[in-house]
Amino acid sequence: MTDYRTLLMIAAMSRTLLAAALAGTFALAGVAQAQNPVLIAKVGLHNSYKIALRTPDGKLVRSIPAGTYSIVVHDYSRFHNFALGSQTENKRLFTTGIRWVGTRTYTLTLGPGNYAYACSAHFRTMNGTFVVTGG
Ligand SMILES: [Cu+2]
Repeated sequence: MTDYRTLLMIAAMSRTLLAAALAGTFALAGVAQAQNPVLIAKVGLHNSYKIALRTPDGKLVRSIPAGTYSIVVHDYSRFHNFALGSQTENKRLFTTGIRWVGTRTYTLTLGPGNYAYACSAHFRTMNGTFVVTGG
């Protein structure tokens, strides 16, 4: 039995497959990017001196495999920011502004090494580290 909805779905799938075939690897890369694992960064909720990077199920990020991640940063406070850096490469990867409040997603490819995040204004007390494994 083929109802109208099923036909629509099949039509959409055919278009997707055709587009993928025409666009070749670019389409495949686009699909891969949409499936990046997500990490959630939060800082300064209710102006608390708290900062954390967690998986979507709420676990603190301690050790993750190398790869491309979508890091969703929630900066809740005008007193704090969220900065991420590679300790191994001694390089800052991104930072939000201290005065800035909002949500922004950064897509990053993380290679093996040690990483640290912190609030730039209170880095001695507001910080965390994690390891990227593999490679
Ligand atoms: Cu701070």
